[in-house]
Amino acid sequence: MGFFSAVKRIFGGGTPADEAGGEAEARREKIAPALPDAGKGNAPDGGDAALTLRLREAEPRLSAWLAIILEGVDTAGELFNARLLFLLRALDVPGGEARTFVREFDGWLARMEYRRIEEFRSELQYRLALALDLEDEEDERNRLFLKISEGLARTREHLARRLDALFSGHGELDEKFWENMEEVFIMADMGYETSLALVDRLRSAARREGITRAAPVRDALRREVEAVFAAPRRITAVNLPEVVLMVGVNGVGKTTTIGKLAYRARLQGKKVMIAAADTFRAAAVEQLRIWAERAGALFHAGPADAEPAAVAYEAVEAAVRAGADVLFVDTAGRLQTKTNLMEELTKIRQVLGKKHPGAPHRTMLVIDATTGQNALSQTKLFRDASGVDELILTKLDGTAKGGIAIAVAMEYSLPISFVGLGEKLEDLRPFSGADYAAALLGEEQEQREIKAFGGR
Ligand SMILES: Nc1nc2c(ncn2[C@@H]2O[C@H](COP(=O)(O)OP(=O)(O)OP(=O)(O)O)[C@@H](O)[C@H]2O)c(=O)[nH]1
Ligand SMILES: [Mg+2]
Repeated sequence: MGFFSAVKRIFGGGTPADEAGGEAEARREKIAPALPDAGKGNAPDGGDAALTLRLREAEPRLSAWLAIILEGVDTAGELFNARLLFLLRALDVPGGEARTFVREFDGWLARMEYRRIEEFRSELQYRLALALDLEDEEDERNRLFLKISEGLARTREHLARRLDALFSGHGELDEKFWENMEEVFIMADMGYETSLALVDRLRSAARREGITRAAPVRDALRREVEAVFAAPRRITAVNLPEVVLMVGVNGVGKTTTIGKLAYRARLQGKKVMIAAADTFRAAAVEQLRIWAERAGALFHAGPADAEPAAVAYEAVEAAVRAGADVLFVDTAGRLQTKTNLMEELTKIRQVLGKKHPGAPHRTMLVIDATTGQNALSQTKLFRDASGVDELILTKLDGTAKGGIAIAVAMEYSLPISFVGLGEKLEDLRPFSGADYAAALLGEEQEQREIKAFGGR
């Protein structure tokens, strides 16, 4: 059972009716004796029992539980560790795992020289969310939404203003409405082809649903954009080590993203290796080595003038030997129009597959979200040279060109798996099409913001 289910089970993530039942009470009774000492003599309100009670009564959210256990704790140290352990045990995390988490976090605090809770509270919540499989927690989703929303603010402003004008200027649906809509999309970096295709989809949707007026098309638009981002199902099981190949043009964030993904995998308890198949620049190898260290991953590099394909080949051997769960292969940035460099990617891909059947299991194309229409040509040419299974959209914290993600996803039917929201290790989040559509189209934003700031 995942920790998340445990959380739900104990703290009542289920329906209120469920919790009112005698069965839930019986479960609650059972866990009480398992709770550890929260730091004798230091716990507020008269000790562990009171703390337990308050946790049970709190809203079932990580941030709410953290607020309770960190009450009266200002700095890292014994009391903090005891409280953290207390929370983990209260969430039914097995003792060994809970202690490992606390020990590792304590080690990290020492390395980072963090003392005061404010310095590391968000990192703590992030790590706990990952370890407890709480990715979907409302707080976390809202924080992500706000960041994406900021990045897309410019596109949204233009797009929303034009959409407002479009919808208020047309009552009944007519040819002119659809023509104007096409223009609005083209202006939002969606490109000509995609804009036409999206309008076509909306026309069909309107016909299908018997919509005759302009206003309800807005809702249909949000649904269509969400549908564009719906990832097709695929087999995710792999023969270990899982090999992930990272490709893309220069400077889009491949190396940084590997660092972030490696860190994520490490927090999920995986053994990770990173390989430097970017052998063009000594600095590139060094940069990757530093990311590997930060993420706590093993590192493999070849000699200075090694061929990228040879490094990739040896890296698989090394990863198998080390018993790694996942191997990330970094490649040098290359313009998609440089044929010889693109052929090198084909070679890397072939070599990986020869050494380890099925590898690379995932080829990720990194796209800088501030790029315009060029992203379409990047996707096409990288797909032809190295195959592409999924996209990662970086720099969404910048002034992103929001429409391009729709264009790429729609044209090539590729899922976007993660978004990069900054330069730090933790600035990577799973992509949510619904959040993206809402951030881009400006709908429901107010509601979400109200929720994000604690309102109900
Ligand atoms: N703001 C922001 N910056 C990012 C993000 N991802 C990467 N960067 C920055 O973008 C720059 C390039 O990142 P790299 O990871 O070196 O890019 P790369 O694709 O490996 O580059 P090459 O190996 O030279 O092709 C660095 O300054 C990163 O800090 C992101 O999501 N947001
Ligand atoms: Mg790089």
